[in-house]
Amino acid sequence: SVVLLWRSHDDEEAAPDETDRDNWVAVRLGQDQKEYIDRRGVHVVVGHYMGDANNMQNPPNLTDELLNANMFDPRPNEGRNGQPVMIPSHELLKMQQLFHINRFNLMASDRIPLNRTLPDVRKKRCQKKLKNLSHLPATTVIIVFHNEAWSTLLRTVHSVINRSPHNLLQEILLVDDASTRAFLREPLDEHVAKLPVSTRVLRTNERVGLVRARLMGAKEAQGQILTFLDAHCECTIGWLESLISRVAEDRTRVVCPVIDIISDDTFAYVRSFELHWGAFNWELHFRWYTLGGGEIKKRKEDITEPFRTPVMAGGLFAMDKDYFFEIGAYDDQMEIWGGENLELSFRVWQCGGSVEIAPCSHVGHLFRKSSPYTFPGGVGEVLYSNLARVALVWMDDWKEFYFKFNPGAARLRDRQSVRSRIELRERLKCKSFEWYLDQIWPQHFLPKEDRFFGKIRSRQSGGCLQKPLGKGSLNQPMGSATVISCTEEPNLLQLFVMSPSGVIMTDESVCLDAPEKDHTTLQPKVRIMACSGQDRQKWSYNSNTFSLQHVSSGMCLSLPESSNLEESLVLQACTQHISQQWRLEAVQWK
Ligand code: LR7
Ligand code: MN
Repeated sequence: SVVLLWRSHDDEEAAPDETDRDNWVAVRLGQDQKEYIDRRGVHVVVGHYMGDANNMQNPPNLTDELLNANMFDPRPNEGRNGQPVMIPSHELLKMQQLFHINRFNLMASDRIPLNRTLPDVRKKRCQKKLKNLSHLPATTVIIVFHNEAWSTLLRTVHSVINRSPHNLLQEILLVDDASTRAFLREPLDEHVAKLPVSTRVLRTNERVGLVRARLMGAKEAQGQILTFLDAHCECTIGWLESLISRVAEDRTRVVCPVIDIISDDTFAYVRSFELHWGAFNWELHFRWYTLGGGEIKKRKEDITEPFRTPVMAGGLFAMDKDYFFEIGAYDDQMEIWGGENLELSFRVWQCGGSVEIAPCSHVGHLFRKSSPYTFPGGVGEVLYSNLARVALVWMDDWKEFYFKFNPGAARLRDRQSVRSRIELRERLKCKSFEWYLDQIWPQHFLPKEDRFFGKIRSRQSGGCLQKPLGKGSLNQPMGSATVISCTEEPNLLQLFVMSPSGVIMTDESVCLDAPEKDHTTLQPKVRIMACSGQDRQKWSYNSNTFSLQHVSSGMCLSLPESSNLEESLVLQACTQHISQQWRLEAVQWK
């Protein structure tokens, strides 16, 4: 029998839908194990799962001695070619304890050499694409870190050196954001002094967060191109050429690699799907979404062509240095972590540039399920302040939507002084957020003037359509469409958008969905699933008869015959019966 195991942020989450492979951001198919990364970047394992590094049954005893010791102890073949690391059973207890220092399997990382090999995961035609590199500009690679492990930090550096053409690699700048580990002082300086590529360590005077640390690096950089990486990445062959050649062609491009996964348990290198782009949800959290069908068709000719993305993940990208400063660098009032990727993406798009993903550039990133370091001021305060700044400066009317449905951020709204950023926006004559939504992310699920936004209430039961709590494999909500008693706002679960084209959608890009035409069941079930743009997700509302008609089948949305609230809504032949009557109740959002 097959064992299904899954791990995610919280235990309530449903097991992934194994059959829904199209929605996996990444898979690794082992003998009897599958792994993928969901929309939030949570690594999920399905199948026989050997490791259990993050086992809370062994409470960590993290002494200063342990934290400051460098336990890097490489074995020549461990992790070779991106293979997973095996930990001998007598070390498992220690492994579990060490896990808590960085929230990844430090023991596994410390057994892998700094120059381990990785597979060439690119599509074949990528190799042909890059011929003449001699005239390309060189880059400064900037890596900021706070209390990173020795092995992950230096494997990032060595992977850059080993797999970048040296004429394109001017220098590497490491920016230490006030780390407290002893091995990140002199030992680090001594190690980098011996590297074959100019590498320096800059240090901040106090903890400044990743934005101000990156700014410090950018100001020191000598290269014409800036390339940012997180401090726990591994670059694969061809990664840099594919980024730099795009920036060299057009200096207003911000170019990101495809982000592969380094497993936080085994340190296996897991290839990602290429056809995902980044955007956000109603809470302004970064999410991956599948590229629209039209977009995929357009790319049939050459699937290795870079494609535009509404938002970048944040940590891995290359851009022209002068353009970086011309367009306003970063918002230096952003603290510690979070929101800067949205800010930079909105700004670049709205002010005339573009953000794209280059499928021929693959870089692995170590994904972990929680953050190992402190957030001075508190996680919530830090993140909400940063996001409030994004909304206030860039989102026009939609900032009201964000604040209305995110009270945590609304509380911090008046504390933000964003004048200089608004002035920047005016000086650069940037376009509106509406333009951004229409042109750059037309598939978005935010309310708009031309769309219905609010509740969908049954005239028979008085209940409201509710988004399911179950999760699909990408961690997007998925399940039966049901009606339960209506609640007061802001209950995001009962809010829907209906577009002029008849798509009924809600947060995280899920849509009301029913089978095209189903001859086998008389009453096909209605579900809420990832939006696909297909006709089976189109509906038409008649305000005279109150009916919601499913366009492709011609049938009508109905309450189930049973009064069981968990029973899903169905399609029935349209009769205008009260069980098929719905009221669209608009909710104010600005
Ligand atoms: O106070 C700090 N000072 C720092 O120097 C906090 C963090 N950092 C460093 C840290 O050591 C690391 O190198 O900043 C880098 C990013 O921090 P992580 O690795 O803890 O963040 P993450 O990988 O969870 O977060 C993603 O979102 C962040 C939001 O601020 C940044 O944009 C990260 O760069 C970004 N990472 C990626 O985009 C990698 C792919 C993730 C996906 C999808
Ligand atoms: Mn990271």
